[in-house]
Amino acid sequence: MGASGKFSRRGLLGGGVAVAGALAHTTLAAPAYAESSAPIVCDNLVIGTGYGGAVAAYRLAAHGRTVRMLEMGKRWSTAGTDGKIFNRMISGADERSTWFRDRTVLPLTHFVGIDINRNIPRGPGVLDRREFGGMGVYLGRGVGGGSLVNGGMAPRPRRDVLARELPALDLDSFFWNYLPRAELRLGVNRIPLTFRETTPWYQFTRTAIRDAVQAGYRIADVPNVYDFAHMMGEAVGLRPKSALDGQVIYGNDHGKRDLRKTYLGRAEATGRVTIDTMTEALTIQPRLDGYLVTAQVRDQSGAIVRQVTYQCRHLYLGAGSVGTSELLLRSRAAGLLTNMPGELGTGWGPNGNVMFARANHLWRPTGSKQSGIPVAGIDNWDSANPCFTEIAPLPAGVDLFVQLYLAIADSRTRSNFTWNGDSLKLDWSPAHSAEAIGIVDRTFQKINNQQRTIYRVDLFGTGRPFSDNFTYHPLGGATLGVVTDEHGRLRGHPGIYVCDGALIPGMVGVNPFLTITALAERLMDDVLRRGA
Ligand code: FAE
Repeated sequence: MGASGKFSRRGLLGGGVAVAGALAHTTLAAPAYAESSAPIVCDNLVIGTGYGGAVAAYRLAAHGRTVRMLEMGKRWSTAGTDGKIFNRMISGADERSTWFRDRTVLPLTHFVGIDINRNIPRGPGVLDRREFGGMGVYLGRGVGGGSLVNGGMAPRPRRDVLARELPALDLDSFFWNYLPRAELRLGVNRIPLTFRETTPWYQFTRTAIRDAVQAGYRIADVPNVYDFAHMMGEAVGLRPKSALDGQVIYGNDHGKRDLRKTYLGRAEATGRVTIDTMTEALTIQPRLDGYLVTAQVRDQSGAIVRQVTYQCRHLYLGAGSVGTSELLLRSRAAGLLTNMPGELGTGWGPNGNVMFARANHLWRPTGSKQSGIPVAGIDNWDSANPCFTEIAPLPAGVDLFVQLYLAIADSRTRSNFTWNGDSLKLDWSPAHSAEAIGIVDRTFQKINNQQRTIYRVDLFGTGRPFSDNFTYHPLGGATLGVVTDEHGRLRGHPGIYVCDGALIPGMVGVNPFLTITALAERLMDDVLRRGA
């Protein structure tokens, strides 16, 4: 870095093109740090260690290829002084919880007027929230990406939704081959119904099911990657507790089969995969025999300590909908990646996410014990108000009589990522969420009318029954068959593959990681078949 505090062209690009304007936001609080030396040369470079990246790395390594992975978060393998790797959701959040912030950013912000977020030391915490004006996007940070923080729900998408949103897909092979393979390799399993129906840990689910059934709605048992044999062991004190210890959204110490235990574990076990952590890719630039990727390395305080460049033949983009869109748009704005499809950044959506809660009567308890892992949904898709709604836990340790839900509404509203001078922009305002909220409100008002209940209006600020400003499921930006070919190859740039949630145009109708995994498996079959 030059004395002026700006990136030097030589340090950033190893002798390439000027990108200072496009990268201005990445200067952060950068102190002096070493400029990059010669690029690190690799055959296959994978950016991001979430679902798409993990599948690409595993499939390549299993075929004897060496793989380098870049991950902007840390490796989560060491317990803190409390003996835990991760925090609980409600109590005891510290620097492990939130990505470089002084205060937590919980999706539920208040309870009866009290702000429930808390001050924390800054650190490379596992949960990030990227703010884009009217939309906050929750993301997992670390080796394992979203698998570290998510609820593990792995339902299959509907054929009609996939046919509408991803017309490039051959649905028969997707349903007969790729979804089952993804389920197997992710370790998807189902909660035994006798356990769900009897354990105090799922009282919140039983109460919600009863109300929904009385309103005439269909219940879907939702598969999950949490090991339910482990959970049943937790319930009787035979296995160390995670889901039954309030662990959800800030990571899970034991029973969840996140990607560290599945794809990434298997990939690293080949000995052919190297993961560079705390390393954020910034730009991509074509070279004669592949691509040059610039990156910056942070220390645990967030300071940028080094620039690195990588020279690769094949580049797999698995940084997620936000990360992959950002990389491509920034590289285009910097003039590094030209000849990009005009649709880059378009077709973004929050998967119709709406979080909300109902206030239960005292005779309808949700339970003081609540598992952190959701296992059931209310399926109202085949109706005038199509939505699929996960029955969500609120593991506070006391019965709050709050019935929490995360709905996925069939909203057709989409938006676009753009590059605006120095940063990624997303045009999303509360008006964009109105369609999804209307669908959810009409669905659940029926339950409220029948049960004589009301929405909680205190959880997202004052007088707000519905969240209209965040999502757990960002999707789109480099959509399949539009920005990429029908498998995920970036149009106009041979050797670059998109393998993550950026492929899905804003909506998949259910929780998305199973579909993302299956799409990445499908891409890698094609890549390996063609001998790339
Ligand atoms: P993702 O898993 O986000 O991985 C991207 C990775 O790339 C991350 O590790 C990033 O740190 C890293 N990265 C980003 N930019 C860069 C860069 N420039 N350089 C280097 N590294 C970078 O992407 N989905 C479900 O299906 N079921 C659920 O129950 C569920 N619950 C959720 C709960 C929460 C609280 C959250 C936040 C999400 C949940 N999701 C759930 C969404 C799911 O985790 C998400 O769709 C997938 O993780 C997306 O997978 P990708 O491979 O696209």
